[in-house]
Amino acid sequence: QSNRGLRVGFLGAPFNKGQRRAGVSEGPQAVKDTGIITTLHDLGVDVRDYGDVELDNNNNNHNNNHSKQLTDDVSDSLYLGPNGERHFQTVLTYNQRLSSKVGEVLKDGRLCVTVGGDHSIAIGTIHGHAHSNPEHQVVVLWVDAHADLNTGTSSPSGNMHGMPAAFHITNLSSRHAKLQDGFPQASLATTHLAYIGLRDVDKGERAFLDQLGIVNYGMREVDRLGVREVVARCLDHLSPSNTRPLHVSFDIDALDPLEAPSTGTPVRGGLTMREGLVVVEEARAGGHMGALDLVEVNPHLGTPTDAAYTAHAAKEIIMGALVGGDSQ
Ligand code: 5AB
Ligand code: MN
Ligand code: MN
Ligand code: MN
Repeated sequence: QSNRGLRVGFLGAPFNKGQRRAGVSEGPQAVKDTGIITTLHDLGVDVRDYGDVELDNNNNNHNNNHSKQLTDDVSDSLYLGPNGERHFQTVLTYNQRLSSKVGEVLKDGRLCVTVGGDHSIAIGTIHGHAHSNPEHQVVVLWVDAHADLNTGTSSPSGNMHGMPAAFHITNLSSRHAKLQDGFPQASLATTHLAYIGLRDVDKGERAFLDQLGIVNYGMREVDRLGVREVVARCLDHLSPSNTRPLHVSFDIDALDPLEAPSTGTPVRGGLTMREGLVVVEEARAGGHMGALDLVEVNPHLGTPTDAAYTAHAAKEIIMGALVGGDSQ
């Protein structure tokens, strides 16, 4: 399969206010430092770097200081949402910007790859994808050790990187506070989201999954059925006639910590690199992937070797999603 004709847009989302560990805002740079854009280009992919989405327009001065600016920004002062969501206003305002940026990339006819940043950025990426495709139902494959399905009320931590999926489910969104203009608007029925890799799910999240009947394959199912069968079932469930645009939201902590140690919420017993690659390669093979998130790479955690290893794992997953095995 030739990569000619494949058009990709790269977005950096150096955002860290969805959780409490510094360093995850350096994720986009760490992944870029693997040379991924050049690698894709050399494989014949038409790839364009759209740069980083900043929190504030005024901070758009490309002096490679963006993460500090985010951390030191005055809007950074802890602002709890109505249900205890940490940095509620900052997280949603950032994601509103990110959503329209994703919309721009898609409008240019490119598959949108967004590199985080913490997973709260999936509030904006999925919103941007779904709302730029109103005539088609966007569906979401969520690859993660966690379900990220908490509401402010159910969350044990108040960290919004544990909530993004819930914002998009129409049946849950009424439980979420919004920005004054209504952002974000939910776009997914419960049948439009499926999970692979779960192994650390909160009580409230488990209740939502069960009550709403959201399809979810944890590591036990991966062991029992094999990852190929699991991803096939997910894709068939999400898009039975394989026509819907697919959004893949890949949290690097879906992989086992041996494969991706530098991440904020590691959970042992995860996907091997091969299993992670099978997930994205099969998702790609369906031919309708419109957007991919790769989140939660935190190069400040672990040794420099760990950080580089994790960034390369992220590169491999992105490459697998875009060009399959062709890069080897
Ligand atoms: B990640 C936890 N469920 O809500 C919570 O890494 C962890 O984006 C969330 O998947 C992990 O705080 C969020 C305990
Ligand atoms: Mn996770
Ligand atoms: Mn996550
Ligand atoms: Mn995490």
